[in-house]
Amino acid sequence: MKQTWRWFGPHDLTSIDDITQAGASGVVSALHHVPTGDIWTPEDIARRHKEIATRKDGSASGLTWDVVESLPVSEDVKKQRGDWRAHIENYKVSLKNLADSGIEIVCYNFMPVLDWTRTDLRWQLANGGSCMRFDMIDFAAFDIHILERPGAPADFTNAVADEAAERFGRMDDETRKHLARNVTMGLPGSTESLSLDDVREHLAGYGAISPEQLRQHFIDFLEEVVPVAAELGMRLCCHPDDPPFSLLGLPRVMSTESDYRLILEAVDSPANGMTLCSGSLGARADNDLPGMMERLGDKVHFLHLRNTLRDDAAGSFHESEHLGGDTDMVALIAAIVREERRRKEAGRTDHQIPMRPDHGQDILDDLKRRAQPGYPTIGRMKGLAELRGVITALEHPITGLAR
Ligand code: CS2
Ligand code: MN
Repeated sequence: MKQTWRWFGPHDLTSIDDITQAGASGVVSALHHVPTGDIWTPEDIARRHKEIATRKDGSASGLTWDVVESLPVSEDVKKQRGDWRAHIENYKVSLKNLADSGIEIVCYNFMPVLDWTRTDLRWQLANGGSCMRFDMIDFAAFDIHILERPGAPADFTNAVADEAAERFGRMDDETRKHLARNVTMGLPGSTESLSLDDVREHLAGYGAISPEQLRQHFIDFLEEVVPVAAELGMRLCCHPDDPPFSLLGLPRVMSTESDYRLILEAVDSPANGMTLCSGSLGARADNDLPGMMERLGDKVHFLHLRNTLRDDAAGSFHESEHLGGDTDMVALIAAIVREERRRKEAGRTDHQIPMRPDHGQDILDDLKRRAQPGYPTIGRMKGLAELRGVITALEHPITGLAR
């Protein structure tokens, strides 16, 4: 596994120097300033490569930009409206420009409107740290009573809806606003959250799009871009829905193993792959992460290692320590190590899959600075260090995994 670190660019609170000290050897980054649908130019791409390769004092960092996360897919493409054809053509040009700069792996997602969704960005842990949490009752309170989405009550069980109504009644205005801000936080990399009216407008745009239709739009997109990526020697990898179930009545089509199978088989190519995000997929009890790695491993081009703990009967979860959640991280890493070994034996050049600690809890000095939610320096460093311990043990030639 290649140990990488997500970097949001020069304004990121974690510096390139910090990343080298954390012990990562590769960087995951994106040009967040480029509007979705526009072309990533060779100049912009070259600048980011240089920023990653250079320490504060001007010396070489030794780090390389290994993975793009994300080259976002526009809402127009997901809905097949407006400029969608032009956006797909631009996507191909961006892929070409990235390939020319030496990048082979490109992560993206196909979630309508919202990327990851949480109700609490800084949930207090017993040890004084904090983490992100998704509370089903709070989410129902937001959907039914704050957003007042007409179809919302039917999307929750009666027990959840009743508890949500009761909790909403006890919230003061400030709490309601805070909850709305957290839920509508929008895309990572931007600090803006959407207004309630923005959300309503986006939802209206999806009005009649069924999951089947969204899936077809996804396949149409892949049929265009995958051959281009394959020709360029690139590997696209789709990030799962986070959380892995439908929200706000929106269709979601990348939440389970069978969702992935369908998409990977529809456009069968090494360039059509998966980002295995254990934290996103693991929020569902019926997703077996080590098993998914065993069965789909061939198409896993990028790894997000993170853990969640489902913490109530309503379907809530929080982002636990990397080794301490519902996903058996040691079993998952063992499956990854076996996949890498198979690739190596088959002479594949991609036998080192890039992984990154996906998110971390806010601990120690993280609590004094407001990093991008989920992306504190020290919490992620702790996560990476724990994962590195497991990886080192399982990859060890003598005491590691028997063949
Ligand atoms: C990331 C995702 O911060 C996160 O949770 O794992 O937001 C990821 O960057 C995108 O979904 C990939 O397109
Ligand atoms: Mn992830």
